[in-house]
Amino acid sequence: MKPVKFQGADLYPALLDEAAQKEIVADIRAVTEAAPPQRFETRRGRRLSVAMTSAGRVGWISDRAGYRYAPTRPDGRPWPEIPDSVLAVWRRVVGEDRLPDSCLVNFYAEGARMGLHQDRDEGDFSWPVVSISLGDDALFRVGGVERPAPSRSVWLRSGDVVVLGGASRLAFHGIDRIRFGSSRLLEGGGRLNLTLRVVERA
Ligand code: MD6
Ligand code: FE
Repeated sequence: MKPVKFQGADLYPALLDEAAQKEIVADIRAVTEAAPPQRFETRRGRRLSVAMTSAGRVGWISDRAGYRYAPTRPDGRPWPEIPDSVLAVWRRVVGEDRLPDSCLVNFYAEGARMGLHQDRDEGDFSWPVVSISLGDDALFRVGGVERPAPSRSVWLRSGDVVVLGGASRLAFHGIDRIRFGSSRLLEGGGRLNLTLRVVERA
């Protein structure tokens, strides 16, 4: 499938059919049962509106010491493995040469949003970040590599996949808002976003 270019990113609308989406949701439910998502605190003591957990060799955490990738969960236990159904999406859009070692799981309840940020804590920016949207629609904003650069927004729907690679790898991006209740994929509504990353240097 050929992607659509959006602000330098590759957008694959409806890459995942309903069966593929349901399989991923079931596999991620096992991840979130083992490692429940939490609303992390920031260095400034604010709590993020998005609830997060991870799968893979390293996971993303935040606390009063700041944010970072960590080899264990805050309770000291390892992160669950990245499900094969999720790795299959990376294989489709990136290939087999290297697989991601971290999958950040973001859950957006009603009113949750994510401010404009760059993903720049990974060891090797030559690998893209692959983002999978499931559940409610989300307004995704992408700017440039410099924060003041003009930005544009696009509604991401369940089953859409975005690849931030190449010149867009370090682009600022965020989620302005979700349309709560717009999808029936997730029981109880909300949005699940998975981002696959290569964190450790080869
Ligand atoms: C989200 N996405 O869609 C947040 N990061 O909920 C991201 O932060 C993101 O979509 C890196 C690459 C692609 C993304
Ligand atoms: Fe991001």
